[in-house]
Amino acid sequence: MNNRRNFLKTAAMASAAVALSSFTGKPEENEEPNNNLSDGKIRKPIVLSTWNFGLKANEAAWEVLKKGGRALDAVEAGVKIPEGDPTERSVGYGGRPDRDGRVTLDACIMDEMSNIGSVGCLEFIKHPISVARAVMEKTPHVMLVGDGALQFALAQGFPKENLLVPDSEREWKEWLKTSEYKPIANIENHDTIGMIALDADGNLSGACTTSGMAFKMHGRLGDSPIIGAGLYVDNEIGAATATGHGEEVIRISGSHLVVELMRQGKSPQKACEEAVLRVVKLMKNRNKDLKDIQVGFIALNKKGDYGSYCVQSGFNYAVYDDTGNKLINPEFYLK
Ligand code: SD4
Repeated sequence: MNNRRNFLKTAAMASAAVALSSFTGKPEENEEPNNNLSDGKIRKPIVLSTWNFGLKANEAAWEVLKKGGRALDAVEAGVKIPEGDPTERSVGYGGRPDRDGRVTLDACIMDEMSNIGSVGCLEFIKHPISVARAVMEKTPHVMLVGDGALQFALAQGFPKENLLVPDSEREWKEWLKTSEYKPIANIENHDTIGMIALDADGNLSGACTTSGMAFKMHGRLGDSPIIGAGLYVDNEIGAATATGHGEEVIRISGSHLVVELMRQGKSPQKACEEAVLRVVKLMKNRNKDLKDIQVGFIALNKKGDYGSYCVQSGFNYAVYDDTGNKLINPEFYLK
């Protein structure tokens, strides 16, 4: 208890330090990483997921984790919650369509043994994450896209369903009037659930699933089905997942970069910050306006330390550990 109180106090002081230092718009090199256990203990089980729908998703994951279940089962169960919810308009059933009015879903999954599975541009299947898991467990491949992914899903017994809900259809028809593709940073036409977990056995897994950018070109893949971009897990080191403008995440192989930075000794917090700074640098090099994009990373290491950073305000993530489930607004670059 004492340790926890100390941790909370240190975390509060650390966030105050971050808040102060962030007036420079850049994280300070030597600031204390928050969300780390200082006493060498391992915080497990624990699950993290992106955006506020992560709170509900974490509940489902926690049901698995608290019984000593596998992180892989936890992350699949967790992300299936927003996938199956028609009011969540950026993931799975209810997701916004592409510019042709077709709901095309991207998802990937990775376990503690570096098994991977992914689907891209998958239509008519409510739970792409489970198809990604089936690709991982039942095929010699790691990625299936488009019609091939659909045929595989149907052969596996996944039901074919209409995923376009009336609200999304209405928005698409409205959008057709201008047909202007302009993703809005943070909300409105994109969000993704990325979830990473450390189970009671100390093993890591992750899952990532999305309907991608609304009104995208048909066939467009974002970062979310790409192992190393939208998600990466290394059971010796840690796990990371991404949300936001997939094109920018792919450009830096974002989640893999975050994990490699942790391998070099960075805390999850520092690793996320450095990856976001890389996005910022490449945007600036290309004379692109940072205000137009959001990229957020969340990361977790083998000790259960975690962190997050993003380009601009508005991103949040949910963390569930033995102290409960909470939503956190991470620090961000653009002030
Ligand atoms: C994509 N990264 O398709 C996803 C979308 C997203 O918050 O995460 N939006 O590019």
